[in-house]
Amino acid sequence: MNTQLQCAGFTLDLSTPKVMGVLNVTPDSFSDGGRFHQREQAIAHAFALVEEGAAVLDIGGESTRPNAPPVPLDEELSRVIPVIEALVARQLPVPISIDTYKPAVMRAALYAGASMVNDVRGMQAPEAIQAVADTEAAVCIMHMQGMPQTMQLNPHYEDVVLEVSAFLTQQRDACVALGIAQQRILLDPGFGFGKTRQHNIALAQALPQFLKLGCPLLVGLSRKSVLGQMTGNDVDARLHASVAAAVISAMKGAHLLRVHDVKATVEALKVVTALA
Ligand code: YH5
Repeated sequence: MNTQLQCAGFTLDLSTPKVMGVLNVTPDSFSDGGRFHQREQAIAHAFALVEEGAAVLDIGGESTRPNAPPVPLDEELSRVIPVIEALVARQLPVPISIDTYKPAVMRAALYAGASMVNDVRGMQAPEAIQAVADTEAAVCIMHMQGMPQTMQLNPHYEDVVLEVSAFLTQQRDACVALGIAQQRILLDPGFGFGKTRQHNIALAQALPQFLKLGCPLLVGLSRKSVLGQMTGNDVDARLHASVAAAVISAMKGAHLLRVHDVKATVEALKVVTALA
């Protein structure tokens, strides 16, 4: 497989597993003190994550946690665009990924200098595909069943691995058809997005099968509820479980691990790379 991911002006070497650091720019993710203060905190956090070894940063202005309220377009734009502009102006040395499902946010973020789109709705909006196709940016296609507000109420599949695979294949093909080269595409089974504990486990065990789709894989298990179910720990005490999940995912073939705890995960993956 091609393990060089083309992300606009960057090439991400995924021949060894790398970390995508999560940078939330939702108001609840920072102590208050006004919007300017929050922006400065986000910028400082971004450079700290790069220091810790993040190979790419994922910037999101709308929480996609279960039950999170939707954010209006204008609000999402005003949260993320100034932060992207500031990081590009200060020459952040890694690609910026924009975590959004709104084509208007994709376009504005790519114009501001983002190099990747991370779409939890898997590029189902035709304008989403066109927004990326009009640039050289990369895209992560993630699977979700249902919508964030209700997806965890009653997830159901006949065969979760088959259905997730079929969706990712279909969306990958739709992206390629509109001119996004395969070398710009990441696939993600979408852990926790309309999945029960059993579904998540089945998908984790099937990661080697997802590799057969021919694109690098992104995995996001960091701090998720499934780790809480396994350990009994609240979201603020899931570091060790999250590192374990990143390690096992990398050993099953994941190329990019989306994590909140960058330093711990980067260290663990260095050991995986050396010993696996
Ligand atoms: C992902 O897997 N996840 S946002 C609930 C939590 C903790 C964390 C209950 N965006 C993914 O991180 N993008 C998110 O505790 C993502 N893959 C991709 N590509 C959800 C999240 C979280 C949710």
